[in-house]
Amino acid sequence: MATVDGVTVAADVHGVVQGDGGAVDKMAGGAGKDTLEGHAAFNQYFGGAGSDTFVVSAKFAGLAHEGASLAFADQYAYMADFQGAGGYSSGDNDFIALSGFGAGSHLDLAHVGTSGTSGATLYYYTITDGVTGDVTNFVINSVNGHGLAAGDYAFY
Ligand SMILES: [Ca+2]
Repeated sequence: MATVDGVTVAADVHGVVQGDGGAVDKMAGGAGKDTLEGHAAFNQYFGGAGSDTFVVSAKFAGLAHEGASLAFADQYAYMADFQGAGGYSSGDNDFIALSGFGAGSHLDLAHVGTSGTSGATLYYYTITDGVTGDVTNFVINSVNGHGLAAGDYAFY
């Protein structure tokens, strides 16, 4: 079962585990496939095992636009265990659903870094809304060390 801020939460009728908003939604999936959608100013996603989907929704990201930034405090989301980046892999394949952004929106790699604590490879991305110009920042900890490629994310 998935949890939000440490509390067990069932998926909604669409199969999506919804955050509860506020300053932080700390969302964790179970052993299977989970779809997690944070509503907070900062959303932490931990999918666990299974091919999980992390939703970045323009509706909620719009509450906390900071402009393009590498500062952790300015990130809208942190995906703590992104699995299967860089295209097909035979194991778990996580996915990022970019929901509600305007026509012509694009995802760009801003920076590749290393976590000072774990040594993990961190990829910093920006989503630029093609209509409003708003920028949403997020970071993935890529378990296999690769960056996102086609098939790892899509705009809806
Ligand atoms: Ca999972």
